[in-house]
Amino acid sequence: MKNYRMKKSKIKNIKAREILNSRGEPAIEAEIETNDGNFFASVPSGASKGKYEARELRDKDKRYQGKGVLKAINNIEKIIAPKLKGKNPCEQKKIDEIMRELDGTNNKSKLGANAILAVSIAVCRAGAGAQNIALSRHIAYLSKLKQTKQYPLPCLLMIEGGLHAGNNLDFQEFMLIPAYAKNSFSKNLEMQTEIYHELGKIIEKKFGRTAINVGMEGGFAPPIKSSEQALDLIARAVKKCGSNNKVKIIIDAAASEFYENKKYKINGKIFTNSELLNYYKKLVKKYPIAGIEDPFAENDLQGWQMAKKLPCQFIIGDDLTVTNLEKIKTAKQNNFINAVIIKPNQIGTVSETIDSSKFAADSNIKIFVKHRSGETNDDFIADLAIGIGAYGIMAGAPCRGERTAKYNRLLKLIQ
Ligand code: 2PG
Ligand code: MG
Repeated sequence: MKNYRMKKSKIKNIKAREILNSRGEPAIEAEIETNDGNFFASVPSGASKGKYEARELRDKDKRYQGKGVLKAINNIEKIIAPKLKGKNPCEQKKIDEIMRELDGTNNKSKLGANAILAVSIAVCRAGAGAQNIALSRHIAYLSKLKQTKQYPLPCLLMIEGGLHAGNNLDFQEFMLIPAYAKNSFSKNLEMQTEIYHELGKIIEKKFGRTAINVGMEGGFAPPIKSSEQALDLIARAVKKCGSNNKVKIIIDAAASEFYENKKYKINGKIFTNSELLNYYKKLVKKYPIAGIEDPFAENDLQGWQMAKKLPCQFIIGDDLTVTNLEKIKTAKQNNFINAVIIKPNQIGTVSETIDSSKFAADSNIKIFVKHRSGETNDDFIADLAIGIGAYGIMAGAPCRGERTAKYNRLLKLIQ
């Protein structure tokens, strides 16, 4: 990027506080004071976490049923802050390395990935503030990725199940993706939002008013059990809106959550990995499914070996790859995936998130930047998606403020 010179700026002070996330669990907000002002960041939390994700630090006492973050806050103020004071927030990589060294573990379990990431993102905002440019542009500079003209495709969530909803649907998410990239971001957002509202009407008519309550990420959570039911409901809504051929579906199976004793349990039935593959094949044949995220459990590498036989466009790693460069490299070498989920809190720093994204981009792996089920109103992932030139963004349904915050930020950035 031309005309980008690193400006002089200094971190004067770092504070942190306990706030609540969208599940009413404690989360961390970090605040960094530099000579350019005060910069904030808060971090989300997952429910169906990958086994190899960076670890959040949670207090083990009775407060908030062991979910408090006072220790992590203390780590920010007493351990991280003294080492970062005086540093230039434009030097993202250097600062993230200092925090990684202070932590010293390979999964950030000592200081807590929640503590480290909150500071890392606030530093990133302070860096953008020092340069007096948009955060997305600052991230683009840090990533040095070639900028595409294409904005991330919105992949809105329609129906939820798994750990995210109080129904008996085993697959976790049913999302939409624009079938072709030509429409603008706002047009695609509008089209999918209309389908979402239509879906609500269809669900209400079929199951009654109590069925239109939503899950953790704002998607509908009707009392259904099978994926076919979910896909049929979505197909009806798409048809009613005249959007056939304009959208396709991405399923996040989150298969680690229904994998036990080397078998998969779906809708009361037990599947081996090859039976599950055949089930997916049947679904892909019948419905316009563009991709499947985590079709197999993170430890079922034999299953992942078969994933390439899936006749859909995107085979997406999430729990398998956890935004971890080494894991993404291995998945690529084994030809398990051609698309990847990028979530900063799976790895714990902005620099490592960028390194993983760079590898994916250079290896022709499509990037989907994604939120977590326990979100805050922080809209960092919207800037990230633009900064790294992501192919898509998954920030939940067009419902619940912590979800729409991300789409709304994108609307602002794209204008
Ligand atoms: C996922 C995520 C986000 P969670 O599996 O993709 O939907 O779920 O944040 O609960 O880990
Ligand atoms: Mg997932």
